[in-house]
Amino acid sequence: METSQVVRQIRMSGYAVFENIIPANEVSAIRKEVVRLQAEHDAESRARQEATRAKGHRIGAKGVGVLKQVINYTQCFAPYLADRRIMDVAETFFGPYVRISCTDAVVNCPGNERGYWHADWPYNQTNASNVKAPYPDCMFHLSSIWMLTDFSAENGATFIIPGSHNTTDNPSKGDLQDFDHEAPYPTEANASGPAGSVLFYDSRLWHAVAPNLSNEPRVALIVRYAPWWLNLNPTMIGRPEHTAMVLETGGKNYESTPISREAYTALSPGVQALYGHFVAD
Ligand SMILES: O=C(O)CCC(=O)C(=O)O
Repeated sequence: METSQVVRQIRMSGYAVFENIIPANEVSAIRKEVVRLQAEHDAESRARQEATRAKGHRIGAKGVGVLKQVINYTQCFAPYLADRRIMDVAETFFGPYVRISCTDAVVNCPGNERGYWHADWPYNQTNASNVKAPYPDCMFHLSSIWMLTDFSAENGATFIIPGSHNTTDNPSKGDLQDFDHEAPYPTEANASGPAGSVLFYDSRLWHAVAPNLSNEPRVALIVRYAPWWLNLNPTMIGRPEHTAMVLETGGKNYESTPISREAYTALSPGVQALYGHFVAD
């Protein structure tokens, strides 16, 4: 598919799958490295999820292992983040000076539970910092899920509701009339694709973690692209807005840890430009 077709699909349906971004002969080495690192840090991931749950906050879905800011541990996938095809999509929406707000790895283990319908930050109303509905008709954030295994209905390819990005609110909090944010929805679909593909979606799109009914983990990177004008400070641990809006309120948030100086230095200039806003001192 051409970049212009991807952009059109995101505009019309709220999402598009861009195939062949990571070449087939490289994706399996990247997947193995990401799975190894996530397993190494799994205890931290579980402890963080339990602490979130203990505070009365909702976590994504049980059975999903996370490694936050995986780029601090490996940069093996980094060149693709600034691939010209990817940047053309992001820059078509946001213009130059795009930034990355999140680079997390997720390993959806066989049997993981179904997640709740939500939109991503800054629209997710369960986050301490969020844009109030009704939203203006403007995409503030571009989410992407990088498929390091094939994504299929069987192994839990992300559930999406096509066109839901055009609504002016979202179901994260579970308070919408006539919409059960835990239940299947009649027009839901799995966003499937072969390993090496990137699922792009408007962060307003209603989506949910799907159950993995296969015997193998479903592995992905969660990467989000932000325009220069979106204030990321509430998401950045250590920034005053984060302290005031999240720590002091006891809220849950979409959070990011800084990229280490060592990891940043290992990146090419094109990729550094995406992370320069949040390098550890
Ligand atoms: O991993 C998935 O399929 C969905 C992830 C998700 O819901 C999110 O990143 O907000």
